[in-house]
Amino acid sequence: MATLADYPKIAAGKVRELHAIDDEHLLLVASDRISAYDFVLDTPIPDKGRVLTAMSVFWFELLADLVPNHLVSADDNRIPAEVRGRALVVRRLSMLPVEAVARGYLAGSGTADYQRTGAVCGIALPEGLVEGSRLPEPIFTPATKAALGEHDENVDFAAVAAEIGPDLAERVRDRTLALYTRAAAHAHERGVILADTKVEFGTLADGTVVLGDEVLTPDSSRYWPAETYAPGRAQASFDKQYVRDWLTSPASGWDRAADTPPPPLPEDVVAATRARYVQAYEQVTGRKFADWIG
Ligand code: Q0Q
Repeated sequence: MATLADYPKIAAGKVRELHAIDDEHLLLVASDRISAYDFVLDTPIPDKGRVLTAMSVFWFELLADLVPNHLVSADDNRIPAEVRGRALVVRRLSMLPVEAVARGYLAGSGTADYQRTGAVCGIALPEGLVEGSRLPEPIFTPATKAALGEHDENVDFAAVAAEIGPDLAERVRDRTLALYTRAAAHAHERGVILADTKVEFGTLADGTVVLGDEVLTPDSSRYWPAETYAPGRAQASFDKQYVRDWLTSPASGWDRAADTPPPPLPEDVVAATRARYVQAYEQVTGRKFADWIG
């Protein structure tokens, strides 16, 4: 059995790492780290990496008829025991330099762009929309990949077409909207609003477009509880709201405006947050997290 040290690390994000297994395969590892307010917190959330890995596997399976994906295995002897359940063997792709975002609701940078220009990524929207408004139909709002720690920059479709070619750009837009539409409908039936999601695609040597990275996790998407949804304000995050509320409460002693690192989380916030990740997984997938690998 290999150990993680046997696989050279080739990329690292805030909460994930990417290792090389061989010329054709990579190991995508999800940590238990959680980020909030653009900080990676000191306190891990036990099982967060396993829950988000299990969610990606569920979505890869549900969407496999819409778009091929890079998943090779979630459970084989190439996966080191120390990361079993929170690591995936994936096919090595030529990743496209596009953050492929689909939005069904107005939130975050989408709201900011809309309030400034009446559009998001060059797509004009009806007047009178507010934070959290459901859009008349899902829209493709791509972004350029930012350096670690920076925010992605929203760009219009023409910029994507200029970067990767019009045909490929159209395929990326079409697949992104198709997978978001299906996923959002599935989640909504189970009481969860999937407000938006960011996916990444790569290509194989024969030009096939393949879905890569993590997919439709609470780290790459906005998950809102349907029962508290109300346009006109920031929506509660299904998974991160306990963390956000504690960090911005007097109890934490943290001053967000001071731009200093947040304090460690108390055990009750950690436990409640873990429970929210497990609930999100079980509610959306209909599967028991206790049955997941590791
Ligand atoms: C690849 N990333 C993301 C990343 C830092 C993940 C490169 N199948 C693939 C994948 C995937 N997934 C990648 N490259 C080639 N083939 C994914 C953005 C970055 C940590 C984890 N970067």
